[in-house]
Amino acid sequence: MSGAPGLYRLYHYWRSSSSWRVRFGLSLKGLTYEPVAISLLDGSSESAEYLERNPAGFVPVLEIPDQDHRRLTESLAILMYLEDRHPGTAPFLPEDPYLKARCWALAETINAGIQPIQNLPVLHRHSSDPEEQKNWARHFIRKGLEVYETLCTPTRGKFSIGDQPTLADLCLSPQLYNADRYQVDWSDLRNLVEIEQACQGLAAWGESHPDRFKPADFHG
Ligand SMILES: N[C@@H](CCC(=O)N[C@@H](CS)C(=O)NCC(=O)O)C(=O)O
Repeated sequence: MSGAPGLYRLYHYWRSSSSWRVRFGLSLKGLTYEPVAISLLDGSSESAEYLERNPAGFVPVLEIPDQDHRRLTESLAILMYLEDRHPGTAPFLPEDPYLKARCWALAETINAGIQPIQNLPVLHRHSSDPEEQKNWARHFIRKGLEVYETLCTPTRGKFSIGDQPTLADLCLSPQLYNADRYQVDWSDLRNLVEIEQACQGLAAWGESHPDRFKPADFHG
């Protein structure tokens, strides 16, 4: 559960999909953490202090207070660290080598194939016109979700790989939230619709959802 203080400190932004992956994973494993909000809108993530935490100026960053305040960047690396340090409870990867590789392929379909291309700095570099930014994001989100839909067909059960949530689902649900933000219609992608329903049934999904972390003064 989130709350302060915890075993971990998570620098995050409430509606960053990469941040939500980690919040989701922490909740799934029942790990305590202190969430520290970093705004992506007011320059906080570009401050010298923050760049020391992550030279990319990205969220999330995981800090590990009981280990000399060591830090980790990159959401999937963070999730693998949590998996290695807290094995057994809600494993993020299937044991079977083939399914494990399929799980990674699904996670990377989002982590490498969608998220970076629709990240804010890329949208701003692409165009200064908000409508054009949205069109760009919509195109790549929809295309990537179609790939995921097909790719998960042979492995899916309730979740993307079988009947337990894995790394793939930790990436999928936040990306679908982003798809909704950009008004991407994915209602015809039946695998995704059903997997998302299963994700929404998890307590960890609600505990880690962006709405729980939305700043009270946020309007827009
Ligand atoms: N591959 C990185 C991506 C991190 C990333 O791009 N985070 C976004 C939010 S989802 C960010 O911080 N963007 C900076 C910005 O919008 O200025 C990860 O998985 O942690």
